Formats: sequence, structure tokens, C-alpha cells
Amino acid sequence: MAQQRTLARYLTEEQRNKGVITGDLKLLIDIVSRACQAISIAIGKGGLGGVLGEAGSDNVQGEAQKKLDVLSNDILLDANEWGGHLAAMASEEMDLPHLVPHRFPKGEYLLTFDPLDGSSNIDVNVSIGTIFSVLKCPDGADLSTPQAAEQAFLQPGTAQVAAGYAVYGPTTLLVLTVGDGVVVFTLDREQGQFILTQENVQIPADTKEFAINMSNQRFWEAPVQRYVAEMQAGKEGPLGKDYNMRWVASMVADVHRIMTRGGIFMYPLDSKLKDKGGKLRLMYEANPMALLIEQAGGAATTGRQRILDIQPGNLHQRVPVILGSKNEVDRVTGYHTA
Ligand code: P6P
Repeated sequence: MAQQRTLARYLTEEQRNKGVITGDLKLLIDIVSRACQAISIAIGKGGLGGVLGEAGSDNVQGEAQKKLDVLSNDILLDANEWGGHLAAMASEEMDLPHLVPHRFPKGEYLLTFDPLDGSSNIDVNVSIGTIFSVLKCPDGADLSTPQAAEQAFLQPGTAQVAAGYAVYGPTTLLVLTVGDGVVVFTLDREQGQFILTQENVQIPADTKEFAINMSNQRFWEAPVQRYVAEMQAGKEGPLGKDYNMRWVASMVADVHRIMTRGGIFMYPLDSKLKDKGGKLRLMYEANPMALLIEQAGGAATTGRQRILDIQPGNLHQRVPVILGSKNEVDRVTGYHTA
């Protein structure tokens, strides 16, 4: 049997043979992967582990937290604060950044994450996931208080040095880029290891599958109305082919389907979200997913600009998201800018 390549071996080879990552970034990604293993185990227990249902609190987004949201956030914080590789962390579940406690050494990286994306699916046993993004902490950054530390995170998505997601589905997968393409690891629960199962992921440039929450149709802007209507028109329409639709309501699951067989995912700006700027969060949803999608040959825009070029204004900034198969993303983006 061909020798299995574990996550640790892949990261070591990226560091040693290609100089793509540092030892501290290797440690960071390994630690995040182990936190995702712990989250996967907690999710897998479901009702047996007393982790289903509401936590009885709201997050900074004003969303009711699930018990697993809070548990996943705590797992990631506890796993990452002692290693000496991080300066600070930021999460969808926390208003302000979490500084590495003074009793631990600080490192050169910043970590942002959505600890459990797709929470509305937890109690109905549908795939959910963890999304993470890694930035370098700017030299001289003011990390004296959580409020001051926010500024250090406000870097465009092009500054990310790594990004990934874990998808907790029939299998638990870790999908990762360190800027050298996209790789997929499958969790071997018996070994307690992520094993490399796919390298050089490539998203087909064309697709016949779109993902959008159709219940928002009346709120969409004209370019998205036009594009979705053209896809619904099928073979007889201007696009000359029939399309299929999927909507899991877990971004990680929808993006992973696109990573696997192509497609286009849209959470566009709509009139009920206009004052918020969109639904999905830039720093720990749109940016990491956009980097992964581009590294796999796809495209990711707001409809009007490349997501990775956005200069963040605040930690929990929301943006419209259109990502996936390049030719389709280019088409609908073109409708916005025509
Ligand atoms: P809706 C989950 O809450 C999430 O942030 C994404 O994972 C998902 O794509 C989207 O929201 C689902 O939104 O409006 O369809 O419930």
C-alpha cells in the first residue's frame, strides 16, 4: 500500500522542500487540525453528549448561539493560546480579538475563525464546518488591549498566509491552502490523523449547478435576478444549458461541493441586507473561502470587486459573496459592472 502522507508530513515537506511555510505556521495548522478533530468528536456525540440545542446566549452578530458554537470556539481558543505561534485570535463568536495571555509567549501569526459555520444545521444532523484564516501580525502592532488589537487584523485577503476549512459530514475533511494549491485530508478516526486524499484541487471553469437561497429572490439586485432567470431558462435560454440547484445553508458544505465538482455559490447583496453590507463575514468566511477558491482555479467576487482585494473596515464586516467556477463568476460579475 502506498505510504500514507499525514498532514504533519505534508506540512514538513512544504516547509523543508519548498520553503513555503515556517515552523511556527506548521505548528499553527497542526494545532488547528487537532482542534477540528476535537470538534468533530463533540459533534459526533450529538444528543448523547448533551451538546445540542441553544447555549442561551447571543453572539456579537446578535445570533442565538448553539452550545456547539460556544464549545467549538472554546476548543480553538484553548488549543491555540499556549503554543507561542500566535499573537491574537478573532472569532465570529467574540466581539473583540482574544489576546494570547501574558503567561504564554506571543508569536508572529494572527488567526481568525468561524468555529462552527452552518449552526442552523446542527440539530438536524446536516453537514457543518469550521473555517479559519491565518495572517501575519504586522510589526509593531498595538496588542495592548483587545480593542487596539483589532487594527492588526484589518488586512486584505491577499495577505493571508494560509486558509482552510474542516467539513463535518459523513467523513471529516480538512481542506487547506498555504499558497501552494489546495489539498484535502480525510480524518482517519482510528489513527486520529488527517491523511492526504487529494492534491492540486482544480475547480472546473464551467458548471451546471448553482447555490443560492431562492427565498430571497425578491430582494436581489437586477444583475443577480437576470443571471438566475437565465439559468432557470435552461437549454432554451441564453445560457443554452439546463442547470441544477443546491442550497445546504452551510457555506462550508456548499463550498466543498464546488471544490469537488464545480458550481457557483451566491449570497449576494439584497435590499434587506443593504445596511449590513451583506450576510457573510469577510474576515473568517469570505476571505478564507476566496483564497481557497482562487488557489483551486476558481474566482470570488462581491459582484463588483475581487473579495481578496477588499481593505477591511472592521473585524465583523459583511460582504456579498459570489464564488466558484471561474467562467460563471466572471459572467455574473460582468452583469454587475456592465
Ligand atoms: P440562510 C450559516 O449561518 C451561514 O453563515 C452560511 O454558512 C450559509 O451559507 C448561510 O449563512 C445560510 O444563510 O439565509 O440561507 O440561512
